[in-house]
Amino acid sequence: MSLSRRTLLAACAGLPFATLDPASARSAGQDAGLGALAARSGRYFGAAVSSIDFAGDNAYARLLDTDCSVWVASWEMKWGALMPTLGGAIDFRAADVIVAAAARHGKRLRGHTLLWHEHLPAGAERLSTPADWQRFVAPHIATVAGRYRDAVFEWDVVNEAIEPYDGGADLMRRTPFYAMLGPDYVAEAFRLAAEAAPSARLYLNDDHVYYAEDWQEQRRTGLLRLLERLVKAGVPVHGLGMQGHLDTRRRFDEQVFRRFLQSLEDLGLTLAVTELDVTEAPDASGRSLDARRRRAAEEVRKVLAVALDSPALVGVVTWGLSDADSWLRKRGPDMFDNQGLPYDDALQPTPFRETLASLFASTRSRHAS
Ligand code: 9MR
Repeated sequence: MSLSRRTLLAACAGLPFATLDPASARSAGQDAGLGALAARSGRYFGAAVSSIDFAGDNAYARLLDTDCSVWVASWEMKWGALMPTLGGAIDFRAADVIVAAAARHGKRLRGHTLLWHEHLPAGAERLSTPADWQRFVAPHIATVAGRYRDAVFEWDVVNEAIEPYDGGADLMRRTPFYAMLGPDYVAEAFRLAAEAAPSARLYLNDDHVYYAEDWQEQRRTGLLRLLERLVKAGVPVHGLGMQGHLDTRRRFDEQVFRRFLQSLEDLGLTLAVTELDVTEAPDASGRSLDARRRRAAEEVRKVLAVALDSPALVGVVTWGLSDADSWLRKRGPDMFDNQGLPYDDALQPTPFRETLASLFASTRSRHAS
């Protein structure tokens, strides 16, 4: 949890309850909650959470409860969070807090993430041989996926495997995992995850595949090539997690995005929007807060309206619910007041939330013929 949310929660204690009560915030939308609305078309809605969100009863936790059917740990299940130093003890306590809270509140959990080149245990950046994989990486996947085999319904098995700028013909990111096994590390990770968590749906999670710019086209090409290889080889991959860090400065082309979704459908894969939020502050000059929020919502509408047209889309997760807690705010001085999530700093619903609610309410079922 960010300092800003801590401050906010502390402030809540001294304010009249109704000011920040999520139920009253939600009543502005007069709806059953985003999770319930998404369920009407056979989908889920969720948000990233932190273990600290569940420290006692608080307005933010209640909002996570009323609006979400799915939660995902923003940090606690990453390898470096579980094991700060390579080969050291594993500490499951923070992750277990989220698992227990999800069970208490009847939420389904996405698991994020088994392999990511960031947030590694100290020392893991030096792993480079197949023996390293056997000694450290394979047991990590087996242990974590195995421990949460009944708790996690969808795993982001590999996060951010594609990076055309790294220069490889396969467009894959050069990471310690790649150094250990070459491009086959992805298939191996999925096989290990499937063995440890046989009923979980297994996702490749990545970003920057929805805008028209050339660099995103290259990323789409890299991802589709990798997914096609995995599917053809019979690797147990079930879907693409599309992070969905939208940006009002980019160019959206509906046809380009539709084509990409069609390619996923053709491969028999599902799609989850896994980390939705909007960067708008660097492009905000001269606009009122209200206009900025409406612009962020319009960005969400453009992309999600197309995604919701696809039967491949299983659900949408935002990367936090309130701007007070957004990682985007920490990205640089021009981002300090970014308006990119469904609730503002005071936990009041924004046009982003209204847009999600109306899209979910008006979408036909993904199972309709
Ligand atoms: O929002 C997450 C932040 O709290 C963590 O400190 C950070 C490092 O673990 O990861 C952030 O989430 C990232 C996600 O795991 C992968 N896609 C990009 C997200 C924003 O950096």
